Amino acid sequence: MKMSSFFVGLAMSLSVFAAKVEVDVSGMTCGMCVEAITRELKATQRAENITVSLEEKKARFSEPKDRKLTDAEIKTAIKKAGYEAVKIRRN
Ligand SMILES: [Cu+2]
Repeated sequence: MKMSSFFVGLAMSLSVFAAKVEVDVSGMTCGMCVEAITRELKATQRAENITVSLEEKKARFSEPKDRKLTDAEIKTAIKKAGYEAVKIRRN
């Protein structure tokens, strides 16, 4: 394999899930909350590497760069689980 094709492949794989999202969630109290939020984020089919922290009251995931979730879609998913997305950050 030529070095140039290696770097093209690397750049492509990095770009697919480049956008990381962090959501502050209110109302979480236990492991069931974590599961419910994880399930609803997964159901969007556009959230990958989902981690939900009860201690930090945060949900984190990656989204496809070309098919980002809107803030409204994230809020709806969290609401479906029974909670509220109070702040959404991207980096
Ligand atoms: Cu709970």
